[in-house]
Amino acid sequence: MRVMHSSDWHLGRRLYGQSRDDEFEAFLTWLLEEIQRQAVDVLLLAGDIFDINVPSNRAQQLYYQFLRRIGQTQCRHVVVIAGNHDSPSFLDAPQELLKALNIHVVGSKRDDIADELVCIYDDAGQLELLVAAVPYLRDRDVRSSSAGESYSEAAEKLKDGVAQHYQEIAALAALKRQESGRQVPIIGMGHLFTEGGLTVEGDGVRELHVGTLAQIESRLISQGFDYLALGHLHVPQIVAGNEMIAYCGSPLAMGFNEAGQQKSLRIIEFQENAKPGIEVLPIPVWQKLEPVQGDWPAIAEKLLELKNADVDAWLEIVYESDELCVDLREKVHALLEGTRLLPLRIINKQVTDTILQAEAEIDCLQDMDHEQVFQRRLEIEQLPAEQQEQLFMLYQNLLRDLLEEDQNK
Ligand SMILES: [Mn+2]
Repeated sequence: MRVMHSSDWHLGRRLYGQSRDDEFEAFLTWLLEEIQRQAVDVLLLAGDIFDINVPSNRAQQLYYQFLRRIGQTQCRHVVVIAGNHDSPSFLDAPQELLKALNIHVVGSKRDDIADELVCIYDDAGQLELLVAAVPYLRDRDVRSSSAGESYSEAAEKLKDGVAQHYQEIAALAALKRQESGRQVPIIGMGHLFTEGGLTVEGDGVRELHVGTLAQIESRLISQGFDYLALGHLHVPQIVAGNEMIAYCGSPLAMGFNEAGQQKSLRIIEFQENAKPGIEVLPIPVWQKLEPVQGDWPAIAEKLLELKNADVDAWLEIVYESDELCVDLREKVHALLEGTRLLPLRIINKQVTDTILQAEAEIDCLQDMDHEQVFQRRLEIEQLPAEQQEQLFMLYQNLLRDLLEEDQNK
């Protein structure tokens, strides 16, 4: 049996205001072809299907179109869990309908943990795979907060709660396997940050819990699984040196800092009486990203080089020099005329002129999400780090409550 592990699609995500829908469409078309070519039986999507709580119509269309088309391939089952970017209720809403198509969705923690265990049967009705589909677990899912507890106490309780949840479902899966009398594989799924995980600045990984305290040790959640398919981190990586615990990463480079990073999918092949085999499938690039930085001569040289090579790319241009350059935008646009180079962002880091600095700040504000704005506001206050973290956590909780209230209307 061949199982494909993918995650963090972030459908609908934009880069500095530029739509990436064409890239998503190209990726999903390629993915369907690969699913055929690689003879995939089961597809796992480990969260962050959508970039935001309320995805655009186009993003939803891409998702449902893909799910319909996968039904025309030999891939018999899809298991989807929600990530921290997904709205649990939005993902869960069509679950009954999708279930009829062998698409199993777990958007939120279930009251009965058995409902998170997906049992996959072969044509003869025999159990052939168990998937512990644990969605992104929110604070309130796994612990009851008590008044006056410190930040670190809260983080410890959260970690304990998450670990316990994984141990419970692993035990349940083991029992189910025993009852079946067959040595079927057990796969775990999750959307969380494991200790020691690798991130890149600007890769779009949103902090799950403030600070690093809530990063969980992988050994606390991986026991009892033949493979643990994780989502959340966008850099493809295995965990604690173990090939069987992995983040497949996002399919697209999320920002210019990820330009040049090889994105991939993972295929796990289960055979009777043998260790599972792992294949890493490289993902092509549909939109080239080129970061360009330095003083004006360096920028001009790089731009000319790209222009002469007739490169088709999106650019992020960062001007860094003590020398004043008031007409940076004009100079860049003049150089790029008639090329296939599109500057998505031009930043003038030159700091000798206060007006330019103010402009640069406004530029940045457009690029920040609301959490970064709140963080910046906190930084203005002279507060102890612990208090800053608490305030940030309160802000996140408040916002989440508001969003969920809104959705339940
Ligand atoms: Mn993500």
